[in-house]
Amino acid sequence: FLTHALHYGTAVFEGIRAYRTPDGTAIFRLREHIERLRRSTRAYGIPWDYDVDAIMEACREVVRANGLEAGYIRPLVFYALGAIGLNPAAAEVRTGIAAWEWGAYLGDEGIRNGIRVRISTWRRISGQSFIPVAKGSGQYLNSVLAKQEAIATGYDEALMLNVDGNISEGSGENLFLARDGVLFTPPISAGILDGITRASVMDLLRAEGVEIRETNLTRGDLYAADELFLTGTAAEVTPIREVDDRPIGTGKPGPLTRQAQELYAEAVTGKLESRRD
Ligand code: PPE
Repeated sequence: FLTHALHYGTAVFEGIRAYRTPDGTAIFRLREHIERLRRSTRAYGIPWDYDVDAIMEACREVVRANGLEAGYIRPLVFYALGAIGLNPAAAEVRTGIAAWEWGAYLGDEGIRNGIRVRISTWRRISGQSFIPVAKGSGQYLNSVLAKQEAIATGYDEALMLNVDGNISEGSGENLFLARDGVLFTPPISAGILDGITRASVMDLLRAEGVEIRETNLTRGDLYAADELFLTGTAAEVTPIREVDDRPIGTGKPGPLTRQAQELYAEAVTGKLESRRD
């Protein structure tokens, strides 16, 4: 009960997916996730001396030990016992990894036909108070508030503006917007998490010749968009069909959203020869 992280959110975590591929189970971009975990520990000054390769191997072992062919992996580095009060220095740093089967994060219907989102009344945490590019557990109370409000008011997910009033991201996903065949996504400076799915989708689509611009977006840009979709390890590529009760584009997932979904699905399941790595 006196685990420091339980009282003050003093932990950092990752969310990673393993997929069934023609060669067996494979973990998507495991190294990038564990490197981000290490950056998160550094960002919050958590002493952590594991090397990336050892944690990668531990993740594989947890997937194997649970007999999972596909699933979600959750490493967590947390301050445990030894200190109470705001200085965690005397608390032991512990690392745990869990894995389980986890289907469509925003529902099967959502991933097929799109979800309904609202603009949150809560603003996304800023770099002046937290470290948005780190996955700090305590930061997620901000996402929880936005998510609870969205669900309580009849939506599937929340999008948050940042303190400057620009669009940042969803409670646990990055956002893309399509307009006239070009994709736009908020820059890291908008206070978003530097998503690994976001980077993967950008890479996959750019290789197909799609133009993608990282630029600040406003609420009005969303309403006027041809297409909107979310990306995340848990959410994968999820179309958005409505924002604040307004249908987006035709109200059905558009061509760039479908292309992103298909390419991502093929890449993570080892079916894209050019992305075997
Ligand atoms: N923004 C936030 C705030 C976020 O939590 C995530 C991941 C992303 C963007 C997308 O990042 P990436 O997974 O690297 O593409 N959210 C994780 C946690 C979800 C949860 O409910 O827990 C995830 O998708 O695993």
